[in-house]
Amino acid sequence: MSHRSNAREGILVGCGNPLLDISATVPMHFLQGYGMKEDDAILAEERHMPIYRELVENYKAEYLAGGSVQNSLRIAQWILGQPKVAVFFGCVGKDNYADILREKAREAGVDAHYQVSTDTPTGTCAVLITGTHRSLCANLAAANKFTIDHLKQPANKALVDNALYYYISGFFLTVNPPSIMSVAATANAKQRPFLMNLSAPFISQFFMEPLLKVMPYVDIIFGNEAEAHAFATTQGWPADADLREIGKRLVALPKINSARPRIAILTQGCDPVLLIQHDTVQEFEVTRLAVHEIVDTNGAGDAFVGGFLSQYVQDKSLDVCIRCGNYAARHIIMNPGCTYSGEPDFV
Ligand code: 26A
Repeated sequence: MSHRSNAREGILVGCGNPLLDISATVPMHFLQGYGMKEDDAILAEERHMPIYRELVENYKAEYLAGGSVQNSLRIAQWILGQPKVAVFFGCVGKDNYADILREKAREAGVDAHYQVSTDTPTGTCAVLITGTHRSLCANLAAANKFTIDHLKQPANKALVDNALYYYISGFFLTVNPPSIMSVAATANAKQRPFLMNLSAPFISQFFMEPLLKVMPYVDIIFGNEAEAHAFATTQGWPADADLREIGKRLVALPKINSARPRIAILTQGCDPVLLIQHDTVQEFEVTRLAVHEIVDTNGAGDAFVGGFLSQYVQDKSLDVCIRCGNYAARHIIMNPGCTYSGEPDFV
């Protein structure tokens, strides 16, 4: 790994669900058979459990490191080129899948400190690729066993206290809101940025209560257009509110540290990224990929955040952070899952 930055070790802390992605290209009827849609992201219910075995047995599935926050941190590390800038917490099982995740995190330079559940297997995520779409079905398993005790252990607490930037996905609201609140409170007490992601429409639909509880602590909120619209609908905002209007309303939600106004960054596939601050909206163009250049869009949103974070922790301007987000997303779309190839060439 060539060092491309001199960010300090442990400057960025993330918490999330460490998942192993089981990814395959499938026909539409496979999705329909499980009541799933293109570009869904859902939690597995009992009826989804056969998916994982079917993907392996009938669709030549590939195993890839996944989990939204861990993806973002791996990508940030790839761009930074300097190990252990990012620290990750999450819960895995005691099994071969955990070993794979641990190895992938290490290779990428992420300093992963997993809690280990001895009675539950490592979580997996079925990634169903249909053309340029991807549908996700997560079986959290051990990831769901994460407890706040893990963050309170002295060595881990020191890592949290020592960071200057914090990133947690909305996905983690399904697992452990008290841990999120605790990290958010630490960030706030030390006046350090706390970043969050809307993650998936179902988070706004079913986890709005804990999401609204943490929102006052959120300095930067990320999301894509479907997630932003789901948030707006659940809030009962006007049905004709467009993405710009939703962004303005997101940044205007109550905030504890009013000296640092919230920023919203909303992505919309190959359409421009919106940066919303106060009541101004700036657009950042995305270079459109040709269909034949697209391998799969799994992890594109995570990679965007990873690219963003790699610059943000170096105190670069938002404009540079967003350009790097777009760079990383583009690269990841041209590779399977949230993986990269070669050295980054972001300038
Ligand atoms: C709680 N849920 C549903 C999830 C996820 C998730 N990561 C954390 N929690 N559902 C899917 N993912 C991950 O998202 C990545 C693509 O953005 C997948 O593992 C995949 O790598």
